[in-house]
Amino acid sequence: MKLYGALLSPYVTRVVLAIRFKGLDIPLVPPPGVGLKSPEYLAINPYGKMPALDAGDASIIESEVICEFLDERFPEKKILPGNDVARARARIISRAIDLYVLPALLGLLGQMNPINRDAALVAEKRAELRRGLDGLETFIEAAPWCMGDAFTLADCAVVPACFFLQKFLPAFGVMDVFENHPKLGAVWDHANGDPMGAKLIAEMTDALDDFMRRRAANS
Ligand SMILES: N[C@@H](CCC(=O)N[C@@H](CS)C(=O)NCC(=O)O)C(=O)O
Repeated sequence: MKLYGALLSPYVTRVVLAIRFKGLDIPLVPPPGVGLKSPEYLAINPYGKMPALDAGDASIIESEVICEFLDERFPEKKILPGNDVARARARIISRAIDLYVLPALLGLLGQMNPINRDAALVAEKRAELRRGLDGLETFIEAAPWCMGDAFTLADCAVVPACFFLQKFLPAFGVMDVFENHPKLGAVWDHANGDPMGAKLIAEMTDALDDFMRRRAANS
């Protein structure tokens, strides 16, 4: 098996965390062809988005679906809790990140430059993000992971999302990113002190620094 993608995507890193937690030997490799819309990659993921899993007998797309697929195929160490309510809550957190957090954050990323910033759009996206994070806060236990003691699918989604929140919200004047969302902040702090979490956060930091350097060199 191999996972197509790059570390600067919160969707890709969600799956990377699931793979590492489960102890699977599935390398992360760049998508084939030139760009995500190349014929080679579109044959693997017709939506031209990363990640995609080459499972040997099938191509599996959509980060959450890939995580659940890996949990079913390799059930020895699960990222989905045993209890049905806990399982539903882990899925809610993961889904809420996709539906209510990352889209608002991506909307803000398009407004990074203060010189040509659309103030109304920024206000709208910040309110949307606030609602997304408020909702998350009601589901997160932070004891110390999202669902309690065990690392789950919810943490696979939350840790990369927190990485981008704390990197980019200060540019919009939000200096204490987790001030209104202490449980989310506690999970983020725990991830930073956890060997697997800290390793991924360091890798994402390097990837982002490298991206910023290349962007500055090209401008
Ligand atoms: N719902 C998808 C979202 C994947 C996604 O949007 N990936 C971004 C990278 S962060 C991408 O490939 N964007 C390229 C594009 O949309 O052209 C998933 O969970 O896998």
